[in-house]
Amino acid sequence: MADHRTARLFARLEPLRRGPLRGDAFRSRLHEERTAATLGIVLGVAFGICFLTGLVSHGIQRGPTGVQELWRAGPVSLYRVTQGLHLLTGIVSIPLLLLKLWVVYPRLWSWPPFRDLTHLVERLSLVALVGGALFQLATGLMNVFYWYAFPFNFPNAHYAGSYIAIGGLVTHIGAKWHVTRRALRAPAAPPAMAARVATGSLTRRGLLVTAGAAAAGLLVTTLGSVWEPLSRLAILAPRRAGDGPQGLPVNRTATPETIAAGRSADYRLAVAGNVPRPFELTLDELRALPRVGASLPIACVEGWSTGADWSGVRVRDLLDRAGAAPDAVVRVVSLQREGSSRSTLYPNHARDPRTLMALELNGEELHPDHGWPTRLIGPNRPGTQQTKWVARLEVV
Ligand SMILES: Nc1nc2c(c(=O)[nH]1)N[C@H]1C(S)=C(S)[C@@H](COP(=O)(O)O)O[C@H]1N2
Ligand SMILES: [Mo]
Repeated sequence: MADHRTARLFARLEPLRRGPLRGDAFRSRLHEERTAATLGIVLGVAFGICFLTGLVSHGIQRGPTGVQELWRAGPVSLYRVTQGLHLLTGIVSIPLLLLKLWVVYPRLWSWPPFRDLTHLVERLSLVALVGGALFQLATGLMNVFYWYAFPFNFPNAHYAGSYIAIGGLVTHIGAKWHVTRRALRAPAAPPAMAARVATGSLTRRGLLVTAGAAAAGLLVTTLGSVWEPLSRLAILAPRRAGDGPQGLPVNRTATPETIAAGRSADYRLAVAGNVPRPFELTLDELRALPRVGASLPIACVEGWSTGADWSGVRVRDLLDRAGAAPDAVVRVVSLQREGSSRSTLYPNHARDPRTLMALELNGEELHPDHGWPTRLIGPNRPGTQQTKWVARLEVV
């Protein structure tokens, strides 16, 4: 009854249709279901990986304490892999999403705009999916390029946007499941039709090969930001694996103030807070303690990572000397006043024998930009939590 009335209403509106609303506005045969379905599957997989790896990254850094405590110190490069996948799946999604939007574009103007309530809900979920996905890819890309032009807090907005996009995606998959299966099982276009397509500028295969080449091109020119062997090809990345002083990129350089504070005769590394035997060390005293080496990457949230060889004093040994409890949570405080100058060590990381107050990087004394006089380096941690220019380990 209601459907019938809606149909009549749309029929009466028919003469008003103009421009892209005209039934024959889109002539290319490449706007078809099979291509849309193929691209949809690839995008679904990429978005799924991007969402899950993003959840991991968010959970470790900003999740509830319980979640942060769960994150293990090994495998040492796990975060490097999950964040690398986050970057790469996001980047290759950009051309694929744009192409998918082009392929389905005529459908956005289909008439009638909706047939029934389910169809209306399905179409509205597209607003969440398309809007959310474009927002995620745009803000993510801007973040990779350190371009904070947006008036909102990036992590919060990017996190909220992920649920909007993934909610739209799940609804969309539910609604399109049968259409997708049908489209992919149907035999390819009959020869007569294929011939007609071929006389146009591009075939369906040509379109998909072009899309695949664009995605592969972006992959190759980005992979080198997280993988040293391809770093020379990373022409699109603002930071490359293995580039920078002592073979490691730098996010934030040392300020004259932090350098002066480190050089000062007053510099101390304090181990303090909720411990029975707090103490302070001069730089020479810290250097005189037993050192160990560890091969650990820095994996920046903003999309680059590099492996490096470190040597320094075990945080665990310092905590034991102060009499800290085995389950102590440690705040790592920097000489630097502003910025991401603090991080937290939960027991999985604080007690790990590879978590160090580093003094050397790749066989040399730490460069000021890498945290001289000493910096935290630990296994399987986001770069933001590898605090440089450390002044204090505070048990909370
Ligand atoms: N005190 C302090 N430590 C910091 C930062 C900072 O801004 N201040 N940046 C962090 C970030 S985001 C990263 S990725 C790593 C980078 O370390 P690197 O510059 O030695 O490569 O340092 C971390 N440690
Ligand atoms: Mo970072």
